[in-house]
Amino acid sequence: MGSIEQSNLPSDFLWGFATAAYQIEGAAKEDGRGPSIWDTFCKIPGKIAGGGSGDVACDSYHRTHEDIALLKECNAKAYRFSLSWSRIIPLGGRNDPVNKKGIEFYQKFVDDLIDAGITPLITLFHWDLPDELDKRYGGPLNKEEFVADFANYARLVFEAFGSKVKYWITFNEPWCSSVLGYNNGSFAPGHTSDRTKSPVGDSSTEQWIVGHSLLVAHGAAVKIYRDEFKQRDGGEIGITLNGDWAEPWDPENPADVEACDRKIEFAISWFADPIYHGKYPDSMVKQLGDRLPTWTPEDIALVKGSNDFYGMNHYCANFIRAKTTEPELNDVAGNLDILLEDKNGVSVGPATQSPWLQPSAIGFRKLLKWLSERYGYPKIYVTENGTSVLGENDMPLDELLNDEFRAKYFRDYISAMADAYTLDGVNVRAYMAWSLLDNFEWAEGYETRFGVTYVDYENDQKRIPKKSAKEIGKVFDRLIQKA
Ligand code: PNW
Repeated sequence: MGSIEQSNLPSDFLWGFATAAYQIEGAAKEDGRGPSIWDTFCKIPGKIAGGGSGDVACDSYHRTHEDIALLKECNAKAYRFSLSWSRIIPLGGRNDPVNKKGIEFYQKFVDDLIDAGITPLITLFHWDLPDELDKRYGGPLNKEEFVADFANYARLVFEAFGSKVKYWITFNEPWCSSVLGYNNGSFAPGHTSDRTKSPVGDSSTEQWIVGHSLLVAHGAAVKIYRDEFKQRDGGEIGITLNGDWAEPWDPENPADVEACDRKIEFAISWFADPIYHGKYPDSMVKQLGDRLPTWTPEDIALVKGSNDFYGMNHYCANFIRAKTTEPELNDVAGNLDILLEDKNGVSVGPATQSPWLQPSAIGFRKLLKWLSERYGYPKIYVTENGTSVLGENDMPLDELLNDEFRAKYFRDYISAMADAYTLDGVNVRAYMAWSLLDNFEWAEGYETRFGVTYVDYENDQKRIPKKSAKEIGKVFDRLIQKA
């Protein structure tokens, strides 16, 4: 057989797995941790499938050695995890006491990872705002207070771990915090205009205010890192944005084709345009008018140019159909329908356990290219990519562990990423699979599993690797060029 050129990845490509504090740690009341908005939200009946919470989760707070052993078994080079702000500053604020035990826990974990040869990537904020800051001043609804408190927390953390940690992510998916937390209320703190779901919230404005505050807080943390730590520690810092690929519902209809760009602009460019271009997307300004906060010169100076890398979370694709009516006041999508089938009834990909997730690997390559073109070929770190499996929670164990659906997802998506690198000139340099472990899947509770490792919640959180755990390493072994 003749040799066919195969796509590849650079020899220094960093890969591993991702998790988040509230989804895995448990130990919610131990060693001085204060409650986050998720602890409070989980107590409201009906908010979490199965009525669960992160009180115990995977109990990773007590099982860091088991998690590190799993990472080694998978041959992972890196691990992305998040810090629980309220474990470090239980009340959260800049004048509130610091919890030494919280800092020591993470310091030890970072040391243990490095001893095991695994590179840590740290997320400062993966949705678990200290509850007190929500109660005190509305969290990110209050820009001045929130930015000052986040900046204080960020500085403390850079000081405590900075010399050992070279990769920092300020915020995970500000779209989710803003829209799911303050527009439709499905995530903590549950604000929405829908009074059947929440006594508080204004879905015409709050998500835009929150998104703005998160961007400014990101910019403030980046400035602190660059001014006070970067020279000494030599690390990198960026934000992680989520976003799916968009295909037209009817490719013959120019309105649907145009709506695809608008969909990505409302989901991703909302945050990425201020960072790379110093302004909100025109499509958003046009639809939202003065409901979108305006940039002061001070704030945009913090935000513009504030990414050392683009953190990309990506799961799936959708079909997009333009609406022909005037946009609703609570619309966050860009006046369009987000669909799982096209005009001819062809589905975007196979069903999973997550209603919003139907995989289409080619969409990953296309979105990598779209982002690269729009933002000038930035260095991209894929900070999450993965899938749930339809019916997984109800399968007999041997069937569950043989998760070929997930293994195939990773093979297809990682190959699509290698094509983007090799054939499209996309500067992608890292990839973290979601997730190392089955864990607390937010409003879906424990019924939806995303892990390459099975966690037996009934039996002492016992961990058993699934087929996909080994698969990812094999794929990277094939694709990464030998140094
Ligand atoms: C991401 N959506 O969340 C998060 O970063 C993880 O914490 C989470 O476990 C993972 O993806 C799997 O869901 C998302 O509704 C949650 O489009 C919901 C959506 C997207 C991302």
